[in-house]
Amino acid sequence: MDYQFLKISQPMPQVESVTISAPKSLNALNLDILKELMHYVDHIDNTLRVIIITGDGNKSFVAGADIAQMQNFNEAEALSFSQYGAEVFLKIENLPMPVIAAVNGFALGGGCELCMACDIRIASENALFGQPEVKLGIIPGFSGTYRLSKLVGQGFAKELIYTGRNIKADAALKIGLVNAVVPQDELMIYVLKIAGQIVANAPIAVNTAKQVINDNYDLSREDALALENKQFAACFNSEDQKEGMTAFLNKRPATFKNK
Ligand code: CO8
Repeated sequence: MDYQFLKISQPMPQVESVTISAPKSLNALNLDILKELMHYVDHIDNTLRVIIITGDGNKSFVAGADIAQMQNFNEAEALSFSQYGAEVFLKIENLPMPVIAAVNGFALGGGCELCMACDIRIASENALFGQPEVKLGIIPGFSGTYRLSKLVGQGFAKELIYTGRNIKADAALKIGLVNAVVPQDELMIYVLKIAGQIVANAPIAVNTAKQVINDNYDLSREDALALENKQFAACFNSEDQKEGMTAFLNKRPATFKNK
């Protein structure tokens, strides 16, 4: 499919970058963009090792859901839009490989929610984060109440959501909303460095780790620990486990086959 709002590239082998591009609205998410994202995740090449999501230009990651499109929604339309966006973001969160958000500017409302559906968030110094929905008479609708609370705790989540206040990248780093903050011209270099470190590791192990961390999110402690035990053991069915341990003991680099 030819995308109108997504630019897809391969900045390094086994790594794909998805750039959301709607410059006139600072990459705000309208239904067409969400549909393209849905198509992208539904047709992803599962052999890719890392996905990077970013926004076009040097000002905005995603400035939220498209306010012009939402303005005249009735309740049923709002529910449908909210559910569709939440479904796309859940699919992003559940992709088998790690997803890195390269947050290159505004990450507001749905933009903040999108980056929170990614595994890792790297921000440029000019990035701005917030859930300003209450200023528009609504609440976060793409899973922000859930994921922000999980990421930074209910205290900071409630403060950000009730005040609608935006915070700069360094403040987002302090509360654990982002993993690192780097100068804008170094953002992709830094993100690709992390991607390279991931790609060098055993694919089955990385993807299993992601799945276990995600699945453990809502489990009881006993169930979470049992799931980790089970999936840890399952790694021993892989050739890559044998290769990784043999390589270590023979003091040579491992060559993983994703088997
Ligand atoms: N939606 C639509 N258009 C937008 C959006 C947006 N979220 N953000 C910016 N734009 C447009 C502006 O209207 C403007 O268009 P135009 O040039 O035609 O006037 C253009 O982008 C540039 O914007 P500004 O001139 O405002 O640029 P500034 O640099 O002065 O300001 C800001 C940038 C701070 C990002 C400012 O544009 C802003 O505050 N934008 C809105 C941010 C916001 O409130 N985001 C949250 C939206 S609500 C949401 O995301 C809910 C998600 C859940 C939905 C659930 C479904 C029911």
